[in-house]
Amino acid sequence: MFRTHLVSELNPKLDGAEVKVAGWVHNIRNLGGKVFILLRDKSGIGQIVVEKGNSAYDKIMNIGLESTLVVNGIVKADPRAPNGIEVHAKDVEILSYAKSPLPLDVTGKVKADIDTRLRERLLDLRRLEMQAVLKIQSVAVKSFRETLYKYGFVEVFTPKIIASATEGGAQLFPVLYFGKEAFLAQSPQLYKELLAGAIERVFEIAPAWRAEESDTPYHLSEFISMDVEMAFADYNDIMALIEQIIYNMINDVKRECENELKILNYTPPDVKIPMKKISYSEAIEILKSKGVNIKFGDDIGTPELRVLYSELKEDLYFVTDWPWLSRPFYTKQKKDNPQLSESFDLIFKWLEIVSGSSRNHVKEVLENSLKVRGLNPESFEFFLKWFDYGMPPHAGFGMGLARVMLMLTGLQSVKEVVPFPRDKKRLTP
Ligand code: AMO
Repeated sequence: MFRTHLVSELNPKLDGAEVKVAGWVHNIRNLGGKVFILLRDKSGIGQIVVEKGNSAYDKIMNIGLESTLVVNGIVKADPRAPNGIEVHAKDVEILSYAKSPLPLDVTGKVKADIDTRLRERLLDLRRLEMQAVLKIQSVAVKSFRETLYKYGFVEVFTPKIIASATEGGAQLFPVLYFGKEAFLAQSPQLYKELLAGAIERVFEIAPAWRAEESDTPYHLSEFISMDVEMAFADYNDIMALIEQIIYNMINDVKRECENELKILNYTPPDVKIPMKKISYSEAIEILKSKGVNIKFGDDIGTPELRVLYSELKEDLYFVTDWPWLSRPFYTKQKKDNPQLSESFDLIFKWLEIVSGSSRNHVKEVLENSLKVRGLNPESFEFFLKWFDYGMPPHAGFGMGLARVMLMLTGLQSVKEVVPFPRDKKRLTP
């Protein structure tokens, strides 16, 4: 047994008790005959005192920061110590030595740039801020699952090696193996639709790959996509579901991660339901009135969304009814205006965090939609054939976890929140 207590479990009531704690050397100071070690474990930081004359004293004199120790000692209440408690070592076992000097300051006093942090990621992940980020992410994902379970969704897993593009052809990663074209999945789109055609309500949390050319704070080559697909539903049902998911997620994080949010000095936005909705056409009009050079059919990218945010002043809002031709082939046209589609993006301030739509569920319409986009229906035969067998109307969305994490942590780049991000420049660590 490496420990009897986590350092946060030590309290003045344990005064005089013998305990065993284990963790990393966060800081070490020698004050004339007494060595004070700040020992960090997953719960926090506690103070260890090693007196001169103790057999451990010489062992730890020159030990480097971030080395790992087990300390066996007696708890002593002392108001001068952090949390009013310290452990007077009887014996110290060194589990692992860390090299000095460290390439990155784990205490965070000396700031490092993002390239250094990613290069020295193990040490960076030990910083309290990064531990807070990962805890918040875990609560957010748990909350996402719980909301969907509550509404009768089933978690599924779809293939990640696929035969055809779903979200546009340019961003595909080829896979060499099958003797014919194969790619890493850009999204679970076609398979989640087929699963909804069988069991109605499905969701998946899994990696997706995009060979993004642009190096931005919001794009990765590999990201976790949180996907939902629902049969007998349209995009309005899906937007209502997203409101519930985001409401629960933000409130669960605020409730369960109070300490972590304090460490990050951040408060996630308050969620109002229903969230504001503006149509794509309205958004274009607002942007034009603000002097932005934009016309129907153009994408509304981050710079334009910043202008929109300064007008709307809403932290979370939907932009709905996008031009049909600017959305992927599976998106349903609007009945009353076929130039538009039953689609939406959910925007956090100026960042798209979710994208979704009602889907085409009629085979001929899908075939036409592929042709109009210059795609060959034969490449999608495996998908299209299922539409001969009573495919229900359905709708769904994809939510990018790393972008959601920016909303939940206040950090500025998806590369900061993902432990080992992949982009054009990074394959390791
Ligand atoms: P879309 O392509 O908009 O839609 O992606 C859905 C969401 O995934 C996130 N995202 C990314 N995050 C990090 N790096 C990237 N390169 C990246 N690309 C996308 C965004 C985005 O909103 N199949 C549809 C969804 C659906 O309709 O069900 C799709 O993939 O947060």
